[in-house]
Amino acid sequence: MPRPDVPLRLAVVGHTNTGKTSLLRTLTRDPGFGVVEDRPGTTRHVEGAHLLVDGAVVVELYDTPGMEDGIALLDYLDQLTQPGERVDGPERVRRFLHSPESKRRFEQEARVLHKLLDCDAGLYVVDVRDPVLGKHKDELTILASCGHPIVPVLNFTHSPEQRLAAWREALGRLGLHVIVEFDTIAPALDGEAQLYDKLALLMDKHAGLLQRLKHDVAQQRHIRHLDAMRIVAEMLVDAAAWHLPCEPDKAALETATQTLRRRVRAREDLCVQGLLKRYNFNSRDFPAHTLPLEGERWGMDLFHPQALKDVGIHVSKGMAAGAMAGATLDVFTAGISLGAATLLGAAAGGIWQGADKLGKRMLGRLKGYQELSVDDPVLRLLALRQLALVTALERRGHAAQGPIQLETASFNDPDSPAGDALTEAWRKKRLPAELLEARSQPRWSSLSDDHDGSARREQVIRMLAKQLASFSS
Ligand SMILES: Nc1nc2c(ncn2[C@@H]2O[C@H](COP(=O)(O)OP(=O)(O)O)[C@@H](O)[C@H]2O)c(=O)[nH]1
Ligand SMILES: [Mg+2]
Repeated sequence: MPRPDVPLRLAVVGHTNTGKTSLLRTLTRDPGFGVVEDRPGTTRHVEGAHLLVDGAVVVELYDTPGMEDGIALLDYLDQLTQPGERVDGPERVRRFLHSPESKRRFEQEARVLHKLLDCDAGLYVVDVRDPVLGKHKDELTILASCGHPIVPVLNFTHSPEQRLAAWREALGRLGLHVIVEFDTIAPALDGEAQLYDKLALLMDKHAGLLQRLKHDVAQQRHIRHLDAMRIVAEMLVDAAAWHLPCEPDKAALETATQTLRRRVRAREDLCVQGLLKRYNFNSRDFPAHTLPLEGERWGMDLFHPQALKDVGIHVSKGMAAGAMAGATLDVFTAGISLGAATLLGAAAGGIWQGADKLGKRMLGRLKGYQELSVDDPVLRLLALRQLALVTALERRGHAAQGPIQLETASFNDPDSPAGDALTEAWRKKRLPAELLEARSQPRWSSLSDDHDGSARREQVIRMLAKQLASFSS
């Protein structure tokens, strides 16, 4: 049994610019690791990173400089042995590391080989858009001669220019049959599990540790998902519960509607920031313009009826349009006259004295105030957009450089990942009971001036989050 306190040491190796640093970013979920640039030789020295389980290091990963000149190095290695002399791979590599050229011409390669000898295995990162060349084969021959397992990690597998078949063939000819497809920008959801399973296959000594790591990765992913659903649920409760009082004249209504829109957009943005943070991304990954705050791209604006139609939300003819779009006006005086209030007051032992207890809202009703609240279709859109963002974040590797694109238009497409039961429910079914309850509790909204985070609010948010999470795998 290996001692659990001895971590597995992996050297990430390969040709320049194939995605070695990117692999480390994605495995560690750290977009700030190392330097990724679209030019050769960015990583000049060896940098390390850790993978933890329960706070203990289980894997040490080492980024290495790119191998630049495999062909020349293999020739040089051949010169280091006398004709007829039998020297095994690791010994040959050691000889090279003691040779003068390891400090000069092959300095970079020497650092890579030094690290690989020192580690338990190597992850050989391949950009499968590259054609298979002699330099790759020589490079692999040298790396394999270190005597440790080498697992090819095929990167950029989603690219239309991928040459997966050619690479698999070439690697097989070199005796490398345990291969992982792992696109560092958009890894498969079980990409890490596959990687750790395959490593375990080659290193049964470390199989237990890799198994623990694999389970931990799955568990962390599950916890992140639950947390994300809570972040979305809280935003939805805030938006549903909010009631904005306003005077019953046209100008006041318009101003209040503007306020409502502005603050709900800001609340959505807060949700976006919370989700980005939870998934270890930042606002560079999802710049504000992708979710316009002022509606410059009307197709994406939260309060534009077209934005609702675009994602397949039914918009009734009665829905407020123009200046009032996205807001519902609740006129409370309709069913309760001052006469009735007086009666009620008499029955309750004096409603005016009880006004403090009943709250400003009841008082407002009696005085004939009006309140604005967020329209149901807007709540649906808020939910759909944030769920789409969660989906995108869960599929994004931490090496990705380009901005996240929300494919909300694809909600209408049953084949897209967004067109599932959850989004279907948010488009078409009744709003969840939790949101209907929140509607009648204005003080539950953090947007409200007299916000009150009651225990019931917390319970409702939890129930809604659980319901959101129950839909996904
Ligand atoms: N198409 C695409 N390429 C990316 C993205 N992120 C990183 N890359 C490229 O991936 C390549 C590999 O980067 P890097 O990890 O630094 O390779 P290394 O030299 O092996 O460490 C570079 O050319 C990056 O520009 C992305 O989001 N999309
Ligand atoms: Mg690098």
